[in-house]
Amino acid sequence: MLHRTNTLVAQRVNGLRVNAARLRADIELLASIGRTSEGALARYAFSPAYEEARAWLKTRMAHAGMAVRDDAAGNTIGRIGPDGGACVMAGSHIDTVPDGGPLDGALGVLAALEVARVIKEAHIELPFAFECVAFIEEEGRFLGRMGSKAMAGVLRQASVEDGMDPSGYRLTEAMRTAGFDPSAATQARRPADDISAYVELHIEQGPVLEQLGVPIGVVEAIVATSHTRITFEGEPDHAGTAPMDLRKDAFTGAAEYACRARELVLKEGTKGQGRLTFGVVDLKPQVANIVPYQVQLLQDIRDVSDAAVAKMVGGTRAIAEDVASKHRLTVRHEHVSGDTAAIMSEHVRAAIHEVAATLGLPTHDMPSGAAHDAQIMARLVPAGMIFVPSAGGRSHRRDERTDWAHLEQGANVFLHTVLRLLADGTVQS
Ligand code: HGY
Ligand code: MN
Ligand code: MN
Repeated sequence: MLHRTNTLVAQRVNGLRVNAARLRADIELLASIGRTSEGALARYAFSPAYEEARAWLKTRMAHAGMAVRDDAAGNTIGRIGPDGGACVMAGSHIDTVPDGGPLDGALGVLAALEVARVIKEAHIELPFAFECVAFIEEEGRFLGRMGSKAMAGVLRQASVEDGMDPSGYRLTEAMRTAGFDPSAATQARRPADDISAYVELHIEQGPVLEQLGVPIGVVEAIVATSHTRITFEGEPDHAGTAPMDLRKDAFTGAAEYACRARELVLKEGTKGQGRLTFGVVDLKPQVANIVPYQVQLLQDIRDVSDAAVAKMVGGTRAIAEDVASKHRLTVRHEHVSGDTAAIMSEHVRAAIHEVAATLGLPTHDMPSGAAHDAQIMARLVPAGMIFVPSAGGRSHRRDERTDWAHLEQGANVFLHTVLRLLADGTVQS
């Protein structure tokens, strides 16, 4: 690991704080980029709205005195400090889900930009560099966490070639239209000793911190995810004349499957933390008086344990087979994508705890039920995450919100965690 003399301690950094008004202005400005005519956020990776946001972010990074570039995968990176050598990296994503909220991802990128400004304004002599990253395609329009996978060296070129959004629009087409060469995406890979530690500030996107009345979450682990496309096939029939006991109704099978699979996940998830979601359901022929002959489910299963996810995927598959035979259907399973669970770095977690204590802020250690770029970066370097409360636990919806006081507290813990990691230089796992 990297060993650096501890020069930052000599600097008077304890009194530093983020400029909350400036951070808020950035958050509000970015939230205005990529709105549909109905006011929904639709800033999808490589879309014109995303590229408008990227251009704005690069201008803000340059204005902050950062060296700015896009890597071969489409990640946008700003750097301060020595040109060569290792860095402490911080960031998140600025792509959104459809009709998403203004903070998911954006907070982490803009807070990292604010950290760079504070360091520059304080004329802190960095022992080694600080990088702020907006990872591309975290949300999975085509391929979840594509940018961090490319940087961590775990992006498969085949995934880029096969990537397609729900409308059938190809990732390769979207990349070329935005000026990126899809065949070069994996060249974004960084060697592990380029980055001494990675830390991400993110909204919790759940109700825990708000219910506990605690302003800072320290992430212990990030869930494993598994996406499967399940297709039930029966036969079309007349809705009025086909006897109920003779139908091969794909919807009846899918509906029974969904309820029984949910019971299994509630039972088998680790400490009740298993999650099952059918976010995409496609039914044919979508005609009121024809018995559905095909139902396709996109199934999302999550748990902090890889083994538990594997067990639940296997258990739900058995249920699907049972339901298919009971309703005289066929069933097909297609693994679409999946990410393994990630344990956050003890060293980074300790830094977050120490900083929060210094700032007099209570913390709560917790898992993340949401997937994040940090879980991919954890495969390459020591990684950590700081959560701030989500109002009502709401996220992935237009009314996603966090109190500005909580955002400022989280950003200051983030600032001093980065400074601590820069000062330490030596980062264990
Ligand atoms: O799916 C997730 O948890 C993340 O928001 N992409
Ligand atoms: Mn996110
Ligand atoms: Mn998200």
